[in-house]
Parts: sequence; structure tokens; C-alpha cells
Amino acid sequence: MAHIVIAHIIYRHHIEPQMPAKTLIPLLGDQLSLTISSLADQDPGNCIILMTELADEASYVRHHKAKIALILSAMRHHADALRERGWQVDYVKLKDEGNSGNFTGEIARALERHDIDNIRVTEAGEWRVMAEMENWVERFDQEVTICPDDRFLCSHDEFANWAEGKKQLRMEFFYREMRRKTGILLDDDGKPEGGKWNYDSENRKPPPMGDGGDLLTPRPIRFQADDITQQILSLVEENFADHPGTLDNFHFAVTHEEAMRQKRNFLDNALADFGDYQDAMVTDAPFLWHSILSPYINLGLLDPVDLCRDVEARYRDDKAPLNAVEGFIRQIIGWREYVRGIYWREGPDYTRRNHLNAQRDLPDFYYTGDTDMHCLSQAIGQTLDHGYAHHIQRLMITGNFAMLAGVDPYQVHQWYLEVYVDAYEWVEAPNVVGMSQYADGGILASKPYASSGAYINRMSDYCEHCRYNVKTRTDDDSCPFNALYWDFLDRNIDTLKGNPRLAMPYRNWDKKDEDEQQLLRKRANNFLNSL
Ligand code: FAD
Ligand code: DLZ
Ligand code: SF4
Repeated sequence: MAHIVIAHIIYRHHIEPQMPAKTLIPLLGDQLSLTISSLADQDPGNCIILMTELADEASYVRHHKAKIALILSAMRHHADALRERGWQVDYVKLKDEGNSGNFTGEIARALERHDIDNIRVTEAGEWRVMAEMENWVERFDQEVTICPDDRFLCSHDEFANWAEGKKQLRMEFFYREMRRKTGILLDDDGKPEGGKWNYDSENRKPPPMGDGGDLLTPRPIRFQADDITQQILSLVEENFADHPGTLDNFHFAVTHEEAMRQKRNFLDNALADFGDYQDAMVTDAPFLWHSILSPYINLGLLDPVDLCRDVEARYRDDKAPLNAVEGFIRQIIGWREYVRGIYWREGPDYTRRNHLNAQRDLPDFYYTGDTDMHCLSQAIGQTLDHGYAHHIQRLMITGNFAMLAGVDPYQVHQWYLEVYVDAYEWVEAPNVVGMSQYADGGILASKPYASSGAYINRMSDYCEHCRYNVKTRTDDDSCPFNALYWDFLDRNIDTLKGNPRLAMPYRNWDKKDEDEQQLLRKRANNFLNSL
């Protein structure tokens, strides 16, 4: 089992200090919390915080332009917020002369600018950067302290203890532990509020439709770009023109205060209906009743547990029903913590897993949205426009299609890491490689999330606007998901047939006569060859 080591290694500084030597605190782009562990108990007068805009971080995958803009603008605003609180921040801009473009190079340069006798940093959210940090001790001959990231409820050791000896790591049981740990949504006797731990069965309503499809949904606040953001937008346009996505819809919150306003907007206007329509999908309505808060939680602008307590308070004040509140809290203290635990437990090779040996290249339309399949063109189109798609779109449209088509899961992983504004490997990889592609062989999902067009038709209005017929399977205009679904089961029969949760679909496949099976295979292959 892979394990992360939090290092406390002491080396002597080799330069004689003229002034009292200081602590260098590198702050990574997704460590924008004012109470981040690397700053805890430190004297602002005795520290230099180092923040660096890095070409390598912006381009080790081709991140969506809006993702780069959000991170860089939030970093510049956060540096100001830290300075206002008395910290000394050494901030390196992307185009500053001599910027080496990577964390290690920038620490080396900072050590020449300042008199430093130790480095203190919060652990990174990715194996790649963690490996880099662990080299700093040797590289710089400095004491390096790597602090645990206590913005998460569950530490690495705690997750390892929970997982120890279990055959299956079920999110549901992990989630109950987190409820007990926080006391969130427990009654006075320590029992789950309302008598049940999980109200998911109430959260699968089909999409609500307004007159003529004009749906009255809440809207996220669209923040106006200030001078800092304007400069960043130009910088990104000039330097990352070949990256996917557009900046035309950039209205993200970039400060702690703006993120708090977006949070209140969600609590006041969307939370109450979040549960009912959590899985619904509607043409040209990208946000529905979702919170659109993941970018801010993952950057550190919002604290996840504070958010859950605010959500719980809405329930206690009779402002939101239990199914919405429990459903929302489960996503954060359940799924979010659980996928992080899996990521660090499984080790750096996790993104290379390929249980179903899928080898096809990712179709080009994932970067253009240019396909006749309306569901895919909607999910991909809004992703390129906003850097956002909600969970069911990511899982059951883009993820489901890639898995059914047999796309190489590493390419799928890279696409998700690029195009979503909230994507960092610790959260993206388990969701993609494990949950959506079943490439880890069932660590995270007990069966592949594979579905035909029928599910998409039930949960969306997409099929009404599509040139394909969702009701048929083997005609030239039949919904491609239908034949692909059966072909996927057939193609992977040796690997998947033993899974008890797939017993029913395989029985249904076996019941089809040979001619129908052949027609389904032919329709699937014709379609795949046309990609
Ligand atoms: P809401 O629907 O309002 O949910 C509330 C919050 O719950 C989110 O903000 C998020 O913090 C948390 N959450 C919900 N589901 C999950 C989950 N499965 N894992 C972790 N946190 C969750 N989430 C990311 O933050 N980054 C990613 O890169 C990412 N990639 C994904 C890839 C796939 C294939 C799938 C199926 C899911 C992925 N998710 C990812 C989870 C989820 O889709 C997003 O968190 C959510 O869509 C963000 O939008 P929101 O803030 O409106 O969420
Ligand atoms: C994602 C990202 C980007 C695009 N740019 C920067 C940057 O310029 N400077 C920085 O410190 N961090 C950036 N990040 C976030 C890092 O990639 C992230 O901190 C690591 O992947 C660890 O999670
Ligand atoms: Fe998607 Fe098929 Fe429905 Fe078209 S018919 S929107 S391809 S599920």
C-alpha cells in the first residue's frame, strides 16, 4: 500500500546569517486558505510566504483557460489578503524575469533572495508535486517540514485505519464515520437525523420543465472582473491561446469574500431543491440547483466543513428539507473525503490503471462539442464554455460514453483534469479512473456505471432534441448509447460476467437471439468506426 510520509528532517544551513534567518513558506496555487496548516502558529514577522505563477503547472496538462485564470487571479488576490494580515509575501508573476516555471526552481531562486534557515509547506494534493517536495531536503540542504493538509476531515492515517482489513471500501460506511466524527445531522442520541443515514432514493426526480422549456432555476452570481482579473484574463489569452475552453464566460469568484457571497447565494436560492433535481439534466441549463462551489472549496477559498454546518443550519431553521441537506452534506464529508482517501491509498500509478484494457483514442469532439449526439454536445459544449458540468453529466454522459466506446482511461483522465475548473488529481482521478471508467477494477465502484440511452432519456430532455432515436437499437439512426451498451457488456464478458451486480444485464444479453446480438455488435462497430 502506498503511503505518504510527512517529513521533519533537519539539516544545517550552510550560509552564516547576517539577519535572523527566516522560514520560507511556499504556498501552492490550491492552498489559498487563510488558516492553511503551513501558516499555523507561525510569526508573520519571521516568515516569507512564496507564491509563484508557474508555466509548468499551467501546462503539464492543457488546463482550460478559465481554470488557469481562476487560479492565478485567486492567487494574486490571496497574496493581497495575506499582506493585509501582516504576512510578507514574495510573489513571482508568470512573466517575471528569470521565472524558472517550476516549484523547485522558484524555491532555489527565493533562497538566493532571502536569508532562510528552514522551509515549511503544506503537503501537495498530487503525487507528482509530493515527490518534488520530498526532494527539497536533499536539494536545498535545509530543514523541510511538510505539514498535513488539515482542510480535510480525514487524515491519511485515519483513512488507512478505516480501510484496514476491509474487503470492500464502501463510501456509505465511511460517510457514517464522518457524520459521527463531526456530529453533523445527528440527533441528541447520536442517531442519524430523521432515522436514516441516506436519503438518496428521494433525489432522483426527472427534470422539471418550464413553459416552452423556459426553466426558472436559480443562477450563480456573475462577478465582474476587477483590474487584477482583467490583467490575468489578458495574460492567459496571450500565453495559453492553444488551451481548450474560452474566457468569454469568466465570472468566477476570485476572493474569499466573493466565494462567501456565492455560498450564501446557493444556501438562499438553490439548496432547498438541490436534492430533488440532483441528477436531472436540461438543455441549455448547465447549473440547475447545483452549488457551483467546488472550484472554491478545492482552492481553499471556502472551508468544506463550515459549508456543511451552514447547510445543516438551513435544515434546523426549516429552510431546506432533509433530503436536500443530507444529499449535499454526503457529497462533501462523504464522497469528497472518501475519494481523496482512495487516491492516496492507491498510489501514484492509479491514473495508469486499465482494468478493461481499453485502447481507443479520445474522440476529437471532446474538444469541440461537435457531434450529433445532443447529450454529448450539451455536456461538452457547456464544459468548454464554463469549465463546468455537474456530476451526472460527468458520470453518465461524457464518462459513460468514453467507457462504452472503449477509450483509453488515461486519455479520459487527462481530459477531465484539463477541462474542469475544479479538477485536481486527488479528486479527479478516483472519480474518473475509478467511478466513471471502472479502470481500477472495482475499488471505488462495485460495478461499471454503464447505461444505455434509456437512463439519459429518463433524466433529461436531451433525447427530444436529438437526431438519434433513443427508442431503437440497431437502425442507422438508433441512439448510439443503446448498441454501445450491449457491445460493451459483450466485449468485456470475460472480465465482467462474474460480477453479481451485472447478473441481470448478462441474463438479458443471453436471452437475445444470435441475430439480434449480431445486429447490435454491427451497429456498435459501424458507429465506432465512424468516430
Ligand atoms: P454540487 O452538485 O453542488 O455538490 C456539492 C459539492 O459536493 C461539490 O462542490 C463537491 O465539492 C462535492 N462533491 C460532489 N460529488 C463529489 C464527488 N464525486 N467527489 C468529490 N466531491 C464531490 N469534483 C471535483 O471537485 N473535481 C473534479 O475534478 C471532479 N471530477 C469528476 C469527474 C467525474 C467523472 C465525476 C463523475 C465527478 C467528478 N467530480 C469532481 C465530482 C462532482 O462532479 C463535482 O464535485 C461537482 O460536479 C462540482 O459541482 P458543484 O460544486 O455544483 O457540485
Ligand atoms: C493548477 C495550477 C495552475 C494552473 N497554476 C499554478 C501556478 O501557477 N502556481 C501554483 O502554485 N499552482 C498552480 N496550480 C496548482 C498546482 O498544480 C497544485 O497546487 C498542485 O497540482 C498540487 O495539488
Ligand atoms: Fe444522447 Fe441517445 Fe438521447 Fe441522442 S438519443 S441525446 S445520443 S441518449
